[in-house]
Amino acid sequence: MAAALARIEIVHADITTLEVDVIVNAANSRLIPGGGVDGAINKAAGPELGKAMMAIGRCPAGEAVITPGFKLKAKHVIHTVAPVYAQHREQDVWRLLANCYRNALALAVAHDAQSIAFPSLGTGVYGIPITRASAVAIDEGAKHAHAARVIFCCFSESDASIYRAELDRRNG
Ligand code: AR6
Repeated sequence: MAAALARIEIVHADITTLEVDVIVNAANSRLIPGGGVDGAINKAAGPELGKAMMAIGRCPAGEAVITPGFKLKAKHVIHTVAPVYAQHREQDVWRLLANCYRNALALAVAHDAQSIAFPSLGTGVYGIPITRASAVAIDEGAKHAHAARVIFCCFSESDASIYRAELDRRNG
């Protein structure tokens, strides 16, 4: 589908508060609830989420799995695993990060989601530089979102301004 159909928004918020069909979690490959946005999502969703993640058990970098949202406003959580920046060759980092967005969006579409919110995957403890990561995120959002509303949810105003600059650059 045409890139223009994706409705991309950048917000500065706690992703657990958003009223969307799907929120995306920046998980680890063993799907053990961790810190950062993963910790916040698990805290807000309640202990059933961690149990559902651990029942799935594994998700390699770049892939995505889905669970219910439990106590969250979101109906579903899609868990995807960014590459650890220091553990991959540069070109593999960007390929795997793009796969995270692409696979999460495909799963959201398969579950009829009309709206999906992403955190800035991989740019916290996994150490991926945010400027290029924001370009990958927006690129994949534009290419693969179909008619869904795609929200990039940044946890600081400085991160949101990096995403906005990237979106403005594309919109000319
Ligand atoms: N809402 C939105 N964004 C948030 C929130 C929140 N409530 N909390 C943090 N962020 P990180 P990663 C932002 O470290 O780099 C976990 O332990 C944060 O500021 O959460 O992919 C997992 O279990 C940053 O911009 O994810 C893995 O082991 C972004 O979310 C590991 O961390 C991602 O930071 C994954 O590391």
